[in-house]
Amino acid sequence: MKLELISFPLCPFVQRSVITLLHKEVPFTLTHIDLAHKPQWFMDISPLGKVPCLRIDEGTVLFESQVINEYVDEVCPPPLHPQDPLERARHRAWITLGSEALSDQFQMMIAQGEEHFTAAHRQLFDKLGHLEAAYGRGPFFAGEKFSLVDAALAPLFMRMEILHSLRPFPRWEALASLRRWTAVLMELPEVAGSVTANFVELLQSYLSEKGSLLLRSA
Ligand SMILES: N[C@@H](CCC(=O)N[C@@H](CS)C(=O)NCC(=O)O)C(=O)O
Repeated sequence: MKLELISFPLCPFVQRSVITLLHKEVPFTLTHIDLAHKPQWFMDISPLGKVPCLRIDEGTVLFESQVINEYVDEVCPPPLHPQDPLERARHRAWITLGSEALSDQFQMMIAQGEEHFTAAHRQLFDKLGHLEAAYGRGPFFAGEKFSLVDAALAPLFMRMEILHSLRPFPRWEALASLRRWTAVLMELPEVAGSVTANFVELLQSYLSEKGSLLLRSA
C-alpha cells in the first residue's frame, strides 16, 4: 500500500497522523504544500481545503486527521483504539476535545489584543483542566498502552511546552499530570521525529510573522 500524506510543516493535525504512521512503522511519503498559496491539485483533492489529506495508492483521498488515523489504525494492526465500544467512544471524545483545544491554542498564538488572548487562554485551560481530571495514572492516556489519544494530544502538548518557554503560563505549570504525560510523550521517537529538526525556529518565525503577543512579552 502506497501512502502519501499531504502536509504543512507546522500543522498539528498533520503531526497527529505522522505520529500514528511512525508509531506503526508504516512507510509513507510526505508532500508539503504552502497553505498561503494552495496549489490547484491540492484544492482539487481536498474538499475542505485543509491538511492533512492521505492519498492511498495514488487514488482515494481521505481527509480529517481523526478519520485518517482510524483508517491507518484499522488497516495496520495491532489496533491502538480500544476494542470495547464504550472505551473507544470515550477515546474519540477526548480526541475531539484535543482538536478544540488546538483551535484555542492557535487563537492564543495569533491573538492581536489581550482580550482575544485572554479568551482563548481561558477556553484552552478550561479544556486542559477536564483532560487533567480524565487522565489516569499514566504513563499514557489509557495506562500502559499508547493509543490514538496520545497521538492526537502530543502535538498540542509539544506546542504548550514551546509556548510556555516564551510566555510562562501558571495554569500549565499547575497541571502536574498533563506535564508528566507530556514528558513521557516527548521522549517517544515517533513524537520527537514527527516534526522537522528546526520546528521550534519555524514556529517562532510564524509567531513573529503574526505579531504574536507571546513573543512581545518574551
Ligand atoms: N479538523 C481538521 C483540521 C485540519 C486543519 O485545520 N488544518 C489546517 C492547518 S493546521 C488547515 O489546513 N487550514 C487551512 C488553511 O489554513 O487555509 C483535521 O483534524 O484534520
